[in-house]
Amino acid sequence: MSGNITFTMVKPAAVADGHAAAILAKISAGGFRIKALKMTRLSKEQAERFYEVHKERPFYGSLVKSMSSGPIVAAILEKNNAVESFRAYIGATNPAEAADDTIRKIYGKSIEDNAVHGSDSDENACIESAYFFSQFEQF
Ligand code: 3AN
Repeated sequence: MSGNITFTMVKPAAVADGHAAAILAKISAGGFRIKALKMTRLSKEQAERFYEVHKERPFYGSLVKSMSSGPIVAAILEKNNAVESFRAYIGATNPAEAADDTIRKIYGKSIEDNAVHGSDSDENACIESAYFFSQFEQF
């Protein structure tokens, strides 16, 4: 059975470009309920840990640098089949290949600065949510 939560971040470049509020509005319009929300900034070490599965990939260093370059907006979202549904809603990793009207198509600048993160499994949604939010910060 698929779970009903996913974790997202508005990435530093999209926050710096002033798109955080519009992206949150678009997320709400897609039927995702915001269960937890905060603006924060990842240290280099925190970004390294978050993207540890990619540490052998050639873009890891650059991704960590970009993800720790400025504030992010983190959120836990609730909807039926949240992980799959949100990944469809944000679009392909590469904004150039993302479907029309998806968040990455509208706000993504490059395959690295692709506006938002979305968990890739129910297990990771739980791990990532707990990385950013305590139980007292989830509603
Ligand atoms: P997704 O975020 O769509 O699940 P992943 O898990 O393959 O994609 O990649 C995690 C993050 O790594 C992406 N959101 C993107 O920021 C970055 N990334 C993925 N592929 C590349 C690439 N070829 N070059 C640069 N950055 C990449």
